[in-house]
Amino acid sequence: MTTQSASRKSGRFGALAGIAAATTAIGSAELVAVVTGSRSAPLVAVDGVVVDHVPGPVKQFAIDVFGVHDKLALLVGTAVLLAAFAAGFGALAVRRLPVGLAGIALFAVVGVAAALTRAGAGPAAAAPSLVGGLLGAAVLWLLVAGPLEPPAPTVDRTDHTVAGQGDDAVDRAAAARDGDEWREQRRRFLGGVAGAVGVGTLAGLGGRWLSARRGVAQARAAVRLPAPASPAPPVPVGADLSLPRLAPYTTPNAGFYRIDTALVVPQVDPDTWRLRIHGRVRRPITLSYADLLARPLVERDVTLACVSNEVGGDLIGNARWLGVRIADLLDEAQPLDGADQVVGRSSDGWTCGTPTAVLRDGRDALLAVGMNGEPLPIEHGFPVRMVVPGLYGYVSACKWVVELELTSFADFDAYWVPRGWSARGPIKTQSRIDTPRGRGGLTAGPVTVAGVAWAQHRGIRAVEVRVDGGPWQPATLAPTVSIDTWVQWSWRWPATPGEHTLQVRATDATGDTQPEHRTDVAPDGATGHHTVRVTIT
Ligand SMILES: Nc1nc2c(c(=O)[nH]1)N[C@H]1C(S)=C(S)[C@@H](COP(=O)(O)O)O[C@H]1N2
Ligand SMILES: [Mo]
Repeated sequence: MTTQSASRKSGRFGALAGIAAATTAIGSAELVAVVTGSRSAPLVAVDGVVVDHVPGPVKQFAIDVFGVHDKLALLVGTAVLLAAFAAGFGALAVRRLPVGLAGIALFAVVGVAAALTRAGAGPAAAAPSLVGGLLGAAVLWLLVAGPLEPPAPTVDRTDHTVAGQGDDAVDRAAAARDGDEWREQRRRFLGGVAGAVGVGTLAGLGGRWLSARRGVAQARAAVRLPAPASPAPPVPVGADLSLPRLAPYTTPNAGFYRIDTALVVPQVDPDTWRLRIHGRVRRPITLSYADLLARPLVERDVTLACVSNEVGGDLIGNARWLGVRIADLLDEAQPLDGADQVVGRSSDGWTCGTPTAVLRDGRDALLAVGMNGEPLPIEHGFPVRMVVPGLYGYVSACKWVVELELTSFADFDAYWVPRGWSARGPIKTQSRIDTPRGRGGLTAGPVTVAGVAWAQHRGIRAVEVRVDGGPWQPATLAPTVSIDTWVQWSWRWPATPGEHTLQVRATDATGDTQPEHRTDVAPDGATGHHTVRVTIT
């Protein structure tokens, strides 16, 4: 065994020790974070900082590639990166333990700094990274303390001019003893690695599980929502064409798109929840969840849309919301002159900025507590969120909302504005072809082309379809509840064999027709006609 290969071998053992130490650190930190809040766990805290600081295009890329799993992808990616670093530091630690310990200390410091700078973090947020760092260091130290190389041969044979029988036997016995000892040490080392990885993983998974159990699912299940003082108008017969592949008029909660910056879903206890309406108001107000439920509740169907929705995309959904009219609360708080922006602030520090005038112009802007007949799902903002017809979510739909702060657009930029998105976000008129899509199973003859169109709070006046760039043909609009929801449309197409291009465009109730010109989703929403290619046989 040469020195070089021995050190390569010990380097590999060191890498294993590093990974074992990192697993212990991350896992034990998750367990501590059960007490201090899951957002203080180092992986979540550090990735939270990453999410807040990645450039807009990267965020869009992540949404495009990973969709609603973008956050899971980030966490897994970080874990893999961390494992690589840990392996490197472990390999160094075999030579010089302080270097390895310094590596762990570095990660602990980064974790502490990230956790302490998250919105609403107290000093206890430092605990998970500190405990994790200490335990990780201990594991690394214990693992690399023992010899990590097989012993050098006891006798160097090449020096023997005469190799006697007896000497040989002694050598072999010594070598065998050394080998046994080494095998035993190696067994203990690998056992230690497996133990640390196993215990660390269990602690991590257990921590996540306990955090979820400590969450607000039970509190949510206990909520009894009062009946609305102003029920939603019934959905007219025929609003839902009930065609296969066509998005249903009402999006079920389980299928409702989810977009937010939260790596772990905020768990906001309705019993301790308070909403502060403050800033530039004459009369600041604080409301509890019970206060909110005691007020007259309004129920409305409103279609929510994400500014990041590509033409033809599905970051849009329609639900029946139950809540309190924000306008009434603002009337009581009495905004001061010049307070032209209402900043909704979430329990995790995220903000959106909504024009005060929009909230007070008579539309059904709600502080919502219910969604499709249930308390808000936790990932959709339980216990309370904002819903404002006609504005993209990023400027209006604050989930887990705890503050409405009256300020001005000149004085405050909400979360997405410094990240390159427009301060104002009225929803652009859009339309989508849901069926047919793709190439299979279509034969010549009448084919129903159908989809949805939306121009929230303006309403849709007309939808048109064209085939292969030909003349625009009027589609039939299904009835709808109000101008605040999408509308389904359909068109009978006398399809002929071959490849065809279908396009759709909508005209809103003010008479504006969707422009053909394609623009990116940034900074204020995509434009262009949804186009699908189909094959008819
Ligand atoms: N607290 C919080 N609220 C938020 C966001 C967020 O990142 N954090 N994202 C907004 C965006 S961009 C959209 S499109 C809507 C999406 O609401 P949904 O997840 O219930 O569909 O929530 C909005 N509310
Ligand atoms: Mo969004």
